[in-house]
Amino acid sequence: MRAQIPERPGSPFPIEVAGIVTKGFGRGSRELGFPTANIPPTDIPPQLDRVGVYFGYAMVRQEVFSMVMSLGYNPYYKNVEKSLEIYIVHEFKSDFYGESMRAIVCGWLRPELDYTTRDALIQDIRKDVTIALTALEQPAYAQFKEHPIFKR
Ligand code: ADP
Ligand code: RBF
Ligand code: MG
Repeated sequence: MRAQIPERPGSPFPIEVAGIVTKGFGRGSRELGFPTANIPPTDIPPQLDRVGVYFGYAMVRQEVFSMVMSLGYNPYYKNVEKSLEIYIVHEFKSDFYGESMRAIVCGWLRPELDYTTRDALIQDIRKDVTIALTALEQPAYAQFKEHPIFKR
């Protein structure tokens, strides 16, 4: 069972994230069909002290898109280092490694889980995207698409 998304963001949200998109293990697009733009672990803001799956908005190449974010150790892959990775709900024509990305994290979706199959993980990511897009339609969340960090 998943927790309900609150009608409006509560503490500690919204949280700003910014960094240069760096290389990970390359599994996101190859194995899961969900490419994730990673930023260096040193750029993880201290307010994001809870590992798990979040949603919000991210900007690359001056455009703002809805996103889902995974923060933690990816228990299915047993990573040793903490990672912050963002799947942007948009079809890009090319990769954007080395480019800057900014994001506003608006809310929490669920804890990181381990899975018995890769398909089960993929199904859950699909569900994350659906729930995130629905939440981001609510005016209390949609307003963050216009957040000042996207205008700088
Ligand atoms: P890595 O492990 O290097 O992060 P991924 O398979 O997760 O590899 O692919 C991530 C890269 O794919 C991103 O850094 C970005 O350049 C590119 N990319 C293309 N489309 C997207 C998208 N919709 N969301 C996030 N990254 C994307
Ligand atoms: N990995 C996990 O091991 N467990 C998870 O619950 C999990 N949830 C994710 C949710 C989203 C929205 C995304 C984009 C990724 C998630 N991942 C999870 C991370 C996935 O394992 C990772 O993106 C790939 O290993 C590529 O780095
Ligand atoms: Mg990635």
